[in-house]
Amino acid sequence: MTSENPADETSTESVRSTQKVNNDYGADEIQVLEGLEAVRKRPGMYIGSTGERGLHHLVYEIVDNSVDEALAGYCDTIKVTILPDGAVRVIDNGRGIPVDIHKTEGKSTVEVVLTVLHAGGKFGGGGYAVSGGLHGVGSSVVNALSSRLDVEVKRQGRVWSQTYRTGGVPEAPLAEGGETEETGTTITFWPDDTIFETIDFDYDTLRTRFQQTAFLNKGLRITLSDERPSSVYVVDGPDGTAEEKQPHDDFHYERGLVDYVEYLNRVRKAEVVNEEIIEVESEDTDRHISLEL
Ligand code: 0RA
Repeated sequence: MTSENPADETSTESVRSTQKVNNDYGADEIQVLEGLEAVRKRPGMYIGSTGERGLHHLVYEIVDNSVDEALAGYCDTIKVTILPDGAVRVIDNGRGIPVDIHKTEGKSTVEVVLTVLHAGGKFGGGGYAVSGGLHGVGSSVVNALSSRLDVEVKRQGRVWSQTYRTGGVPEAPLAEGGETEETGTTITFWPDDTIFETIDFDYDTLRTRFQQTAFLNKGLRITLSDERPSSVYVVDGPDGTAEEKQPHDDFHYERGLVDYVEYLNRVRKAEVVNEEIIEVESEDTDRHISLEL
């Protein structure tokens, strides 16, 4: 993608239901819980492809979960970093994935979220990838397709951590560490080079996506940084000196869609027909539906 325009990358959804899906196993909504081998056997079924597009989908799956935490009102900042070795780290300041021992699975909820595939059923949100992703249940898919994944959760006054090896195999149970006053979730993953045609993330592809995500979620800050040595560039500093820099962006829009329209008019050099940007907002709190137009 070479486009400067986020609207060219994916279609935008400016209407979003915040209705909680029913996660109970009912007659109509059979949830099939599968192991992660299913994902490694048919990666395309879960992320669309094993090419560059599929690779970037891994990042979107992780970030979308943090965006959901922001939509729930508990998170206002998401930091995405391409690390020097090419891994991707996503940090949010939400409540943190629960660390308690899961009643039916006998391991931490963190481990369940990262190792159990919710593979089917009416609201299962798995099995087949849709254009927008996997409805926010995709962290286990990312784990399955990584050679390593680290999770760190800050919750209940402590730092909790766990590492998974190739295909999402936990090295050890979730470990309780030092004290913290903060809350949040950090996931770092290394895509598996035996699955993907390339594991080289494209900064501009991620930049375009996260700028759009920020436009569509007013008040949410998303930062993106590229720490790879190959991404260093040089700019002129004060009086003839040279400065080494790394790509970095900070997206935060207080007016959301209005900011998006202003941006599109600017980058498209549009001939504006109506100067005033018309904005409509509505919410039905009973049905948990909101509209921004
Ligand atoms: C389920 C319950 C709760 C938090 C989350 C999931 C959660 C998941 C992710 C994934 C990335 N960041 C996240 N942040 C939170 C919290 C339930 C509670 O505290 O009552």
